[in-house]
Amino acid sequence: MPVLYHAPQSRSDTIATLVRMLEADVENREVSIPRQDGSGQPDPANPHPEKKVPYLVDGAETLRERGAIIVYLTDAYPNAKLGPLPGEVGRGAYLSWLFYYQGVMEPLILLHWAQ
Ligand SMILES: N[C@@H](CCC(=O)N[C@@H](CS)C(=O)NCC(=O)O)C(=O)O
Repeated sequence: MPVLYHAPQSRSDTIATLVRMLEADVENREVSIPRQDGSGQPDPANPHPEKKVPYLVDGAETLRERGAIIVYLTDAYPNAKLGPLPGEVGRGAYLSWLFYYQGVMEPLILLHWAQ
């Protein structure tokens, strides 16, 4: 069964929510991460190369980055109809918005937040 490495109240909440919405057969393993308030620490049990979350391990496949994990899971559970599949109308927009959010919007939001 795929394993999601997750830390509550972090970016991995997105994927934990998606897993619930898909009713996906994914084991949720909570790990610790360093927090803004100085609490928490990198978790040796987290196989992510940088000890970040989310991280999905599905047999020999390992996935980092929310966008990649979202597409991987929505493709794996087509009956939930949460993401257009290859060949379906809307696939291009779906991929475009996921990449636009992570590649364009989030860096700007973080930059603004850091000022
Ligand atoms: N671009 C990555 C960002 C992952 C990320 O930075 N996650 C944070 C939690 S919100 C983390 O694991 N931080 C711990 C650390 O940087 O050591 C994604 O969207 O999946």
